[in-house]
Amino acid sequence: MKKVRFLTTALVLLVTGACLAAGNNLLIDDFEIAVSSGPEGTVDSGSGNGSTVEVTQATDIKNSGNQSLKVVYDAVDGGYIYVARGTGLDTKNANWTIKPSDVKWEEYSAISFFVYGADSKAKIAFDIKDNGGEIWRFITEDDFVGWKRVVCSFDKFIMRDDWQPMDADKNGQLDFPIKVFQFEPLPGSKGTLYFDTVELVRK
Ligand SMILES: [Ca+2]
Ligand SMILES: [Ca+2]
Repeated sequence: MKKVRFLTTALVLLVTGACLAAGNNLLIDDFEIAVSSGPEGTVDSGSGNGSTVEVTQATDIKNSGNQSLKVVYDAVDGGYIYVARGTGLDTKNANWTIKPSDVKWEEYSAISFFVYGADSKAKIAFDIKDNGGEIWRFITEDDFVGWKRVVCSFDKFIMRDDWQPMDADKNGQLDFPIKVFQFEPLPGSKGTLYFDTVELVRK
């Protein structure tokens, strides 16, 4: 009897350990912030050439914690939109929950986020800025209703060829640590999106 109990305990410990190892992603941003843009704000957002964007926090629709990031936007042809969080942005308080330099990047293979869709068919770019200032892009589509987790494998990001910052290293390599992520509904779409729970996915 004792042996059975011991084996059961050992099995439970083993299974628990395996689950922990498999599900041990790193939450880097949960948007539990007073959302505001501008130099003193918490979200670096803006738009141009006729597009508009407005960011706030939502407490009625959220995936984790007490709130999500709500983005109301109108992305017109020829216009642009960005909604960014991370290190070294013009907006002073836009840092993630964890410092990029404190992350062991070699342990992770992807970055993921949750988006609350409205089946608008909008294309949404998810960009990351690497350690050399280079911008990499992953595109997803709002073709569902409610929360969905989007997993962006690091090897699926494409270097943006339409635009790069002046000071980007442009070496064609995704250099870690990643410093910034940004959401950008692409031209030809309009509506409301909610984002939450940005995580790094363990290898
Ligand atoms: Ca949250
Ligand atoms: Ca680079």
